[in-house]
Amino acid sequence: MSRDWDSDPVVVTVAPCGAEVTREQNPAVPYTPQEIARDVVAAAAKGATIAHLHARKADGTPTHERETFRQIIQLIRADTDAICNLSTGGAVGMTIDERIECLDAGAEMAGVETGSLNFAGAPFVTSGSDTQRVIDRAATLGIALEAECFDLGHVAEAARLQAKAVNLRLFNLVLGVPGGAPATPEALQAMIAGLPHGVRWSVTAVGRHQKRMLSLALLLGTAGIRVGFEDNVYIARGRPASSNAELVADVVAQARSLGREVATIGETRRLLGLEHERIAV
Ligand code: KMH
Ligand code: ZN
Repeated sequence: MSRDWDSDPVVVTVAPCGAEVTREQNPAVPYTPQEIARDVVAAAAKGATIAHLHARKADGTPTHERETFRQIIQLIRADTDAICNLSTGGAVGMTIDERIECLDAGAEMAGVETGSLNFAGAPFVTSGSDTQRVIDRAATLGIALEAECFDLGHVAEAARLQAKAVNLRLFNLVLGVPGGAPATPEALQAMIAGLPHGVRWSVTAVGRHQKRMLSLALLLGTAGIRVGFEDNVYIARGRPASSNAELVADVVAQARSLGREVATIGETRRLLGLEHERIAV
């Protein structure tokens, strides 16, 4: 049976805090496990089904401590069945040991970087052996992986890994990080062209180009889109967002206005093959 290119609902990920964005940029950025979990639960109520998680200390300093992630996951799971997807990118300057510590915190999904870049001017290095360490640890723990592709070469490396039977459930194409692929239609098309046949891909676009790049991705049939303070602190030009939930509600309306339905948690698990990944904390 044939199927329309966009017949699947689109998966919405919320990235509530990232590692670098601060309350100076938007006072609503969550820091503590309670604040992060509260924002994820509120975002899930508006349609987000995956949470791309980083962690902070109370003063906002990025941390990748296992226990902090464990607390965030437990608090989220008390109120929603949304999928916890942990960053192994961490913050600029973290070692790979620090970055992968969170894999033992009990999440069912994690990101994996497949290359390096100057992340807004700072070296953000993931060597081939770093990538392999994440893949091996995730395989041992039964964690599903999303490739975080900040540039065309990262797509090529993720495709090479997929061909070697590494099961990447989602290829997240990240646009607009200074030093990475620009937020342009040409860059997005080049990255899509580099994907292995038939895989699911999603788009993250940071800053002021986010809305139109997500619109383009939706029209091109993306499987997923991401919003949240990690990527953009504004709901519209010059207007700071009041919460992650507001950003999610806005992008859900955007998707629907372009004829795309939004996936439920159950649909997201089915689309990404995550029915069996839930790991007890
Ligand atoms: N904070 C960035 C240096 C990821 O989470 O996978 C890395 C990052 C990517 O945010
Ligand atoms: Zn991140």
